[in-house]
Amino acid sequence: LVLPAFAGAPDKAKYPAFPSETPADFKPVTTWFDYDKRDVMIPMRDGVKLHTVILVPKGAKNAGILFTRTPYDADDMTSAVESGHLAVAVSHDDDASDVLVEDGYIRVVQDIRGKYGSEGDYVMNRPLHGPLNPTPVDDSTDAYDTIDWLVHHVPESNGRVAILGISYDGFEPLMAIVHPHPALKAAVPMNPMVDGWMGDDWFHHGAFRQQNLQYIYEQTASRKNRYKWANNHADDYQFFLEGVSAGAVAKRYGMEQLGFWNKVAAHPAYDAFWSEQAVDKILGREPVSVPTMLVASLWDQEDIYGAFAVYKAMAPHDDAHRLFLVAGPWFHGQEVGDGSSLGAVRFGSDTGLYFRQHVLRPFLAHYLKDRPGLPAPVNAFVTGENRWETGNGWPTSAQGTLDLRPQPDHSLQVGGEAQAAGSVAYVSDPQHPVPYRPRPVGPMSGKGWQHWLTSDQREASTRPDVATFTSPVLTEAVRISGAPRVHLVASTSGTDADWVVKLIDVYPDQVAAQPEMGGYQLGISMDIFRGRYREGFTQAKALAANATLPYDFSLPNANHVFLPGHRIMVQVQSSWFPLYDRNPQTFVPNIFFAQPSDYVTAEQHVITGQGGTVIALPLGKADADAASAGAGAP
Ligand code: PG9
Repeated sequence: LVLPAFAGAPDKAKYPAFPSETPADFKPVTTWFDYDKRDVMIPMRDGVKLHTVILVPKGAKNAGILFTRTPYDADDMTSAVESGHLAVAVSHDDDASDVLVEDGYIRVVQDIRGKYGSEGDYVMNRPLHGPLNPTPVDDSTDAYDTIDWLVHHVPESNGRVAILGISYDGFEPLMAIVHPHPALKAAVPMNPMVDGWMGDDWFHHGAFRQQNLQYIYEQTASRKNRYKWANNHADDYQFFLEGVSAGAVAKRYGMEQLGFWNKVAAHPAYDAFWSEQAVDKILGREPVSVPTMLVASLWDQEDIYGAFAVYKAMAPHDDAHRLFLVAGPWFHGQEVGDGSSLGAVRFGSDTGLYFRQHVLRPFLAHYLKDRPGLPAPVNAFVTGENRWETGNGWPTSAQGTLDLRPQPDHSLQVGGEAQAAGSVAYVSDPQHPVPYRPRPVGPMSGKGWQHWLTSDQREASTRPDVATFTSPVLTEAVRISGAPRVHLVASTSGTDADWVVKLIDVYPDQVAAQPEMGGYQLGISMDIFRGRYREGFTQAKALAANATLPYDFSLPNANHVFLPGHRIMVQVQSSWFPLYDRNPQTFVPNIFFAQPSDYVTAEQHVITGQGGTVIALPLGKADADAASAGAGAP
């Protein structure tokens, strides 16, 4: 059948109507399953209306409200699908909803200003009104105005609201507790974005997390994320190597049209743009007025810094004992799913379910329903021994420090006095950077991304450009609780350098209970430091070539027991690619715009022994019974 070539619109008389199968005004059924769904536009104080989805359980009376503000599409997050941002509907098909469904809360999810169904202008992690935000509105005022509207327009509510969420959605509860609405009775910032430069999503100690270019592109190019990133490589390692610098890749994608990218590119150092919006600094200036449960993941591949930083800042002002901290053996946001294992590491129980039922649920019920009982101020999982512990502060049981000293023979001295000085050298070649996870390196999504912090470090330890130091087999448990402190003493033949320091638990060659863990090298606390900030984060300075210099920085918080039979390992390298952009190892004003010729090979020397590198471990109390019983065998 050959259709005639049309010249203009078809002759209606000649062709029968063929009505669209999509009606012009579809009316969704909003009363089904076990809740009513309401779609409202809530006016803020400046007149901008925010799209808000309200899910009211059938027959709800005098119910508390669980509120989430999100930049990730409230409609999508309340469509009864499994969601990692705890924006689940009151549905039974998401394991995070056990807390919601069993206690009959009203669930409210709102598109933040400027995203998806909401009006207004989008600004990434919109700074509070002030030098960084001249407008009279911010995420704090929007939360306030929304809560006020909810308690006056949702008759089934008891006038009490808790705000909770993960990641960016975890940043929103922190904003809400700055000048909080009186109806806000609890906040649960989970894996929150707190300081994008120091240790959360955008940089770690100044090294840029360039795989986030995709996120910045999709999140800020349009209101509804309609423009999708695409690249012609299955392996981001190759893609970013060919891309040379993050700035060159961004330029290729037209990202100079995007306000947030231009701000990032203009502020590579920790200047006021970053430090003035660091949420831990903001909240550290206020008393704790709203009961707040900070939730941290010990292997958080996205925001490993924020929750602990806010806890550290707020704890001194918590005279009314309203501050809580949970630290679980999770990747980013895993606490709302199955917490029985992470990658190859098993925890002996579903730590996510335990958290939701025995920590989160009583916390919410106490403040929203006056249910008696509260969890302990600190609930922390002890990895290695695979047990939960409670405490009144973090770290839970400080017992001094234990110094690890790399030795010239690649051994690692545990405790004791410094021995003969020496050094271990390696060559850092920017054309062959060290992969941060097994290749092909996928994007920042899926299991490869979620699990990478627990991936086996054996590949790295066999590379000539990774300096590896290993202790003797431990005869006693070594328990750490807190942030290891690095005092790296090193030299480089270049005039800039990145230093990656990794604290690793080396499993026995054979693990009967889980054979695949034999010899496994599990990262416990690892991070990168961009050498140009050695003298201070606010200003980059060239390094003196071949000079022996100290670099002092903290690694992420850990809560781990190195069991007897295990060994402790430290690895030092000068790239962690392609998650972090390469350091050209020549000092340039702004690494975002380094040229191909700037990338040079450098000879690195890690100074060991007397006057050399030391990693100070924050000791905690080992549970001798658990350790001797090999509780954490696999
Ligand atoms: N913290 C997550 C993220 C933010 C920005 C870039 C990439 C990831 C999140 O909100 O999911």
